[in-house]
Amino acid sequence: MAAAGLVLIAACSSTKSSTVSGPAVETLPPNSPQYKPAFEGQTRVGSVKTETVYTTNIITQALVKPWSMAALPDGRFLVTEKLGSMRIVSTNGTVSNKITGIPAADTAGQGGLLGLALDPDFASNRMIYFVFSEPVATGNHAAVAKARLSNNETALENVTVIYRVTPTYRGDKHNGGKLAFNKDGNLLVTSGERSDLATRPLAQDNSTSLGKILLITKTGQAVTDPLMLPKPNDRPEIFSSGHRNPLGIAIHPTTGDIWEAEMGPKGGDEINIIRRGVNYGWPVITYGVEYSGATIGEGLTQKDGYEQPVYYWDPSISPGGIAFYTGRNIPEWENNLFVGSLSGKHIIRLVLDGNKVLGEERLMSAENQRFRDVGMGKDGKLYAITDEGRMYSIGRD
Ligand SMILES: [Ca+2]
Repeated sequence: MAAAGLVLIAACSSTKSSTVSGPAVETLPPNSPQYKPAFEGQTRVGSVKTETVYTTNIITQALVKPWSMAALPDGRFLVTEKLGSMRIVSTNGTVSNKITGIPAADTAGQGGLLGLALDPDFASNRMIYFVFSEPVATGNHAAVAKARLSNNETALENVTVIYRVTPTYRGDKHNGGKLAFNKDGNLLVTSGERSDLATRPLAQDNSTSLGKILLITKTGQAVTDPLMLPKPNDRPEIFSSGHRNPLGIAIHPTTGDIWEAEMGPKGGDEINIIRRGVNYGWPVITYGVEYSGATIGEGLTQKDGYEQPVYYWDPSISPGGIAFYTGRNIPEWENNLFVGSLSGKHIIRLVLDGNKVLGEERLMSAENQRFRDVGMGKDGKLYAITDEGRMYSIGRD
């Protein structure tokens, strides 16, 4: 698959270049060997290896199912825990008490307190945004809330739900639930299709917000493009459609493009670049199969009108959160995409050239942790949280 020989990577403005050489880091057989990539470099690219000597530190292992994190202006992290709490973690390992005032979440299965984003003006307004599974009489739905972090950091104030994914459903899977502010200061929300066969087709139904990437204002209003107005029955907040369970979203630091990681079926985990109005295919096209091994739909991997992933993994690695490296601690990582791998139990480093993945590296495999989310620290190190309750820093001391 990878080009023979040695390929030098011209990493934008990086002071150092890494080399990509075969073979691919993945050595296990695919889950769906009958499917072939649409283009060279769409899966199993050549391996890349970090040349900088760095250390990994366990900052704390006192968290309980941490799910999402965001760096505060002073370098500490605000962290959500799936079971409904939020804490502040210092890079020296100090973990705060639970912040109070968080609405009760339905924490069954994959539900709970999920994604988190700081207001771009957090330093002056102390506003935060978060997603939780809101329990109601007919089931639950992902809800986006905003709140102010109190001056003494012990409580959320003026908690307001600004958006609710629809329809409500009685289930406990595939909520999506990640948040990111785009370059215009509006809020991108990832929404899953709730997994079940009853709701899966709704990823293709734009009268619902399941299985979509949504774009809303800080008050929860749809952000539309006058040149691409929605059809009469479409929900105007839909930015893109055809997603399964998107658990990672990040804005490219130089292009401003929206990159997304999506938990696919067995053998179909994806990286996508998200553009308005584009249909990303699920469940019409996919490189994966059902957990039983059965084909999904007509067993198609390509179809006109449905966008291809930039990259996919087969076998599955179960991508969680993603982050672009924007620090100066390890210059050769500049603008690389890092992906937390849950079932794979490692952190993936992807070296990019424009919209193409050039090289893949797997970090932290010896830790044997399910990496739920990754993020940049204000100190230029990479940080990660795991389902087992750890937070790591990764970089040069
Ligand atoms: Ca797709």
